[in-house]
Amino acid sequence: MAIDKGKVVYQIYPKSYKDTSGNGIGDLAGIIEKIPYLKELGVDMVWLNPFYPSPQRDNGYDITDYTAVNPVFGTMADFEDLIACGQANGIEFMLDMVLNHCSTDHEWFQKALAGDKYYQDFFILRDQPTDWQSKFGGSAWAPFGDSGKYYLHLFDVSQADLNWRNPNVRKELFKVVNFWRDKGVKGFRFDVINLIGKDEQLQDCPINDGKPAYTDKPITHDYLKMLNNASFGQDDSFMTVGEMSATTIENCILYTAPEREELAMAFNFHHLKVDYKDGQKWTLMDFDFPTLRDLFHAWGEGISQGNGWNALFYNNHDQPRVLNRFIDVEHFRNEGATMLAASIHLSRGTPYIYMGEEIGMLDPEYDTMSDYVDVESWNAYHSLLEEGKTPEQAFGIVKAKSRDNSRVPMQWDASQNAGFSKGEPWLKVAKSYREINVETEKNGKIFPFYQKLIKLRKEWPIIAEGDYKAYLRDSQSVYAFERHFEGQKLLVLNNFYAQTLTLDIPTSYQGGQVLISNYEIEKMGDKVDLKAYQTLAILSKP
Ligand code: TEU
Repeated sequence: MAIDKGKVVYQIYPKSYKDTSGNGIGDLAGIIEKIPYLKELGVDMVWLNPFYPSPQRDNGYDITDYTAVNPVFGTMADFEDLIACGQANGIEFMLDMVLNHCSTDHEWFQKALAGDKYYQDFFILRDQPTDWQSKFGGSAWAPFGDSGKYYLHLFDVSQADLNWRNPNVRKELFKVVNFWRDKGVKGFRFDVINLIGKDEQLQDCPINDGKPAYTDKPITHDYLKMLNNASFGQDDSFMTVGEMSATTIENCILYTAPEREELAMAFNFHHLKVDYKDGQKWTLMDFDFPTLRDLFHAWGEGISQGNGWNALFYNNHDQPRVLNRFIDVEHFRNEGATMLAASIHLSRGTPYIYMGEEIGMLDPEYDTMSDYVDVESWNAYHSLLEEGKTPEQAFGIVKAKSRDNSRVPMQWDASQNAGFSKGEPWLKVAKSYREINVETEKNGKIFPFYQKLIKLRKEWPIIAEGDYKAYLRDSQSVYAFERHFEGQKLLVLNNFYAQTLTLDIPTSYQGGQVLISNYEIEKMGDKVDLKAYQTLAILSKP
């Protein structure tokens, strides 16, 4: 057995999905309330961002207790109800495992600080810091109490990296994973898991803020194999996904080829850096289509040939909405949203839908910096000012790039706070909620299109199983690919721009069946006018 490639995953940021208690923070009971909605959409599995006890410096990615529920989200009994309710409705759950670091409030770190040697070896402590930079800005090292030593934190200063070299650390973390498996969880998303393997001797690394010193190290593959064998590997239909922002095709194959017994699939973020000027996030630039197209082809073909497996996505809780990045949303929100959806749902890999994507939600258009909560956004704002940007310029960049863009409350209806909460939401709702919400969009263009894509994946094995082949490699506006499976072929054409363009239809597809399009198609002749943001998928003639 292997994972079911027909499955589609839906990501929920619990803090922002549905608040039933009125405290302005989404909760597990709110997710239970929305199970019928998820069932109607047709998704198979739900990935929940961290809901464990945490001081919330990094919204739950700073964990103080790995095997409990943060009371603001509910109780363990609520979690068990959620699993049971999901089971009754054909929906499974994937949990977020943050095993690279824990909160400095975690008892392990607190004991270490108090001088307990056993727990000091849980962290990465050195007499001298290296020159590595934290991913949230500043040095990656901070003083370890008044011991004269420093501890490593690749992320916020309150997120201390764990020492995977220590077998006791691995034992504790594997126990955590098995704790949640015993609760009936069927998948895991492993946070920044390609960073867990650090060298024993840590050295300065002036390239790329030190990333080569700790990213995709060979020992990480050994750790993943140990994790797999000690836990979920006992059930090879288990859905596991590693978050690996900057990994390579070669490593992704090693992480995900089934015979390696590491993970089922991986997220990479290369395609979401195509609007980074000189590779830097806190800049403004239009997206670069040729680079996006080349990346999709290189990954699609590379992973297909290497028998690895990709996680396919455009949005998550760390990214501004893709519609604001790649699409002229003022004129073509419906066309753009449906085209983008088809461009990954028909590709090779497991598609992930981030809450609100299925109704075409947009960035919130906040007016002031004080509307933002995210620690990374605030750090970036201050650095931009230090670099000499004016407050207006710095705000403009944060507005386009902030992670809060996607963390805004889910838009359920046009009532106050978008039907998310009766209290004051922890993060302001987006301005567009009166027009864009579940109630109106269910009868709109986007939600039904997602429903259809999810159904198609289950009806046509070529979508779930087929190989990937690039098509129109040099097109300046169309991202196109073919899928091949048992003598059948599927051609998928996606116009990434508003200009119509005429394309030849290859003979094998003329008269073929149109599986899906976001425009009405009467008949497939030898040419097609691909309209603004049109997507079109054609099956070859039998
Ligand atoms: O993110 C890891 C990561 O490196 C990026 O997604 C990063 O947040 C983004 O590129 C910043 O520009 C994961 C989680 O998804 C994120 O929410 C956490 O903050 C981070 O790990 C630390 O746990």
